[in-house]
Amino acid sequence: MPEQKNYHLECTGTALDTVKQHSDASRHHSLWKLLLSFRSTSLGGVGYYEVDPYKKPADLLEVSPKGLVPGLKLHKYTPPRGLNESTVILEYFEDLAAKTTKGSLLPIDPYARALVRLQCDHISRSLVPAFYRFLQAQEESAQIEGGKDFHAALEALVVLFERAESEIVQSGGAAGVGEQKALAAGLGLWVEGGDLSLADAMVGPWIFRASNVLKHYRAFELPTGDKFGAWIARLFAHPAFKATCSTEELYLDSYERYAQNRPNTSQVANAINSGKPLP
Ligand SMILES: N[C@@H](CCC(=O)N[C@@H](CS)C(=O)NCC(=O)O)C(=O)O
Repeated sequence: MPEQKNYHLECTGTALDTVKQHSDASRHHSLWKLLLSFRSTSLGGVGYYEVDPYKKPADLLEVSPKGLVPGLKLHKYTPPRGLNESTVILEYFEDLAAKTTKGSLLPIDPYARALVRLQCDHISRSLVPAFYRFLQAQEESAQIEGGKDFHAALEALVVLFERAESEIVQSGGAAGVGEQKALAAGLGLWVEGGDLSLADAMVGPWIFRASNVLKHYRAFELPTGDKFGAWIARLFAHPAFKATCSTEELYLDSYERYAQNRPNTSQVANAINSGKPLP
C-alpha cells in the first residue's frame, strides 16, 4: 500500500507569510488556524495561531466548545472570552466594521444584505456538505452522483449571484457609473468592478479546494462559462484571498484522508458518513 499522507500542522506559501505577519500574541483578538482572513485591511488587531484541531488542545476548547477551528479569542475581556463558528466570527467582524465604516463585506441596504445572506445560507447548508459528500464518496456511482450534486450547488449559487446583480444593480435605476458602483458595493466579486463579499469569503476556500483537491482526487472541473471564469479569476487574484492560501501540496496531503474516507478522519467526515448535519 502506498504511504498515506497526513494533514499538515502548519500552513504554507502566502498563508504562512500571513500567519507570521500576524503572530504577535499581544493583539486584542486571536484567531486559531487562519480564519479566512479576507478582510486583511480591517483585521489589523488580529493575531493568528495555528493549532491542531484534531488533537483539541485546551486553549482551543476554551474558545470553541467542539474543538473546531476557527475559534476567536477576545483579549479585550478579562478573563478573555471566546467565539466559534466561522459565520458567526465573520458577522462579528462585520459588526465591528460597521462601527468604523470600513472593511464591511455586506451591502448597506437591508434587502441587498438579505440577498447576500441567502447566498451564505446556501453555501453553508448545501454547497459545503456537497463538497464533502463528493470527496468522501468511494463507490463509482456515489462519486458520479456527488459530482452532479456539487455542480448543481455551484449552479444554484450562480442563480443567487445573478438574482442579486439583476435586482440590485441592473434594475436599481442607477443614473450613472458612480451610482451603479454604489449599488453594487457589498454584492461581491460576481459583479464586475465589485469587491469581496461575505459570500465570496465563505465560498472562496471551497472553490479553491474544488480547483485542486476535487480536481486531483475526483477529476472535477469547475464550470467553464465566461462569467463564472471571470468571477473565479477575480476571487483567486484578490490579495486578501491569496493571503490565506497555502501551496497545493498542503491541500492534497491534508484531504487525502477524506478522499480515501479513512475511519475517524474528522467530525465533519463522521457527520457526512452518518448522514447528519455538519458540526
Ligand atoms: N461549523 C463550523 C465547522 C468548522 C470545522 O468543521 N472545522 C474543521 C476544520 S478541519 C475542524 O476543526 N475539524 C476538527 C475535527 O473534526 O475534529 C464552522 O463553520 O466554524
